[in-house]
Amino acid sequence: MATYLVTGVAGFIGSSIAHELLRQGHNVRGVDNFITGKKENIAEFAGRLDFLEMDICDLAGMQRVCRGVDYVFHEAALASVPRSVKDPISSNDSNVTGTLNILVAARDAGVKRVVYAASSSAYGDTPTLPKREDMLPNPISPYAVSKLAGEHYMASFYRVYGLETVSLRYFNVFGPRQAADSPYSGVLAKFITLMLEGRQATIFGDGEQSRDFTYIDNVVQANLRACGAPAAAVAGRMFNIALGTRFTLNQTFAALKKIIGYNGNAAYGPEREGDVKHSQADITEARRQFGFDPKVSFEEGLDKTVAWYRTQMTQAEPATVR
Ligand code: UD2
Repeated sequence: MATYLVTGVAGFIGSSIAHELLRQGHNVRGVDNFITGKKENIAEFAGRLDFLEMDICDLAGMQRVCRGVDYVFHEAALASVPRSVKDPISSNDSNVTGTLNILVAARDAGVKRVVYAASSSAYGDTPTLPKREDMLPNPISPYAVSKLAGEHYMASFYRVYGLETVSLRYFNVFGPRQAADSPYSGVLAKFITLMLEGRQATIFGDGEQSRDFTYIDNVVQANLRACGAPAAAVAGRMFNIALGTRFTLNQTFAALKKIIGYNGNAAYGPEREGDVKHSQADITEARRQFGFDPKVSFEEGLDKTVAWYRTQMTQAEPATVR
C-alpha cells in the first residue's frame, strides 16, 4: 500500500485531501506547524493519521518525514494576498524556502511524485480570459510571486533531478473547514460566517471583480487524479484547477443572501492592494491530461458550505452559552 505525505495537513485543503486518502484506506502522514492550520481539522483522524507537528522550513525535519513516502501533496503555505503585502518575508520563507525544502527532501528520499498547490494569482491582471496555462505569468502580490517561484522549483526538480512533480494552479477554493476567523481568510468563509451571525460583510472595491470560485471536492479530485496520471501526461507540468466559470462578488453576495436568508446589504470599502480584477480558468488541459472532471457546481458548493458553517455554529452555541 502506498504512503502519502500531506504538508499543511491541518489546513483547509490539506485536511480535505487527507480525509479522502484515509477514506480510501491509504497510509497517510501529515505535517503542520499550526500557524494557520487547526487542530480541529485533524481531530477526526486521531489514531489513523501519522501526524508530526513540524515546520516545512526545517529541512532536516522534512528529510526525516519524507523517508518511506511514495507521494507528497504539498499544501503547506502562508496563503493570502494581503498577508504577503504586510509581511512578504514570512510568505517567502514558507512558500519558497519551505517548498524548496520539500523538494530536496523528496528527491533524497526517492519519493515518486510531488503534487503542489500552486495559485491562480500567478496570472495577475492580464486582460485575456479565460486563463490558459500557456499564457505568460504576471504576478502582482508578493504572495503570487512566491507561489509562482514554487512552481518553477517544481518544474526544475523534474528537469534537473527527474523527480516527478505536478503543479496545480488552484482558483479560489472554498468549502467546509476553510478558516473564517482571520482577516486573511478567504472571502467566502468570511462572508458566510458574518452573514450567518447577522453581521455585515464588507466588499473591497465596487464588487465587480470576479473569481472562478472552486469547491473543495473538485480540488481533491484533481490532486488524486494528477497523482495517479501517467508521468508522460503530467510530470514537470502545471495545470489550472477550477470550475471554469466566474462570478462577481456582487453576484456572490446576492446568491449567499438567498441561501442564508439574510436581509442586510454589504458595506463597500477601498479596493485591496495587490488584488486581481478578474479571474477565470480554462480547464481543458487538466481534463485532457488526467481526466479532471469538476462535479460540484458553484451553487451546489455554496449550499454545502453554508450548511457546514451552520452546523459548526449550532454545535458551538451551547458551549458559548454555558
Ligand atoms: C488569491 C488567488 C487564489 C488563492 C488565494 C489564497 C487570485 C485571483 N486568486 O485569492 O487562487 O491562491 O489567493 O489566499 O489571485 N474580499 C472582499 N472582502 C473581504 C475579503 C475579500 O471584498 O472581506 C475580496 C478581495 O478583495 C478579492 C476577493 O474578495 O477581490 C477574493 O479575495 P480572497 O482573499 O478570498 O482571495 P484572492 O482572490 O486574493
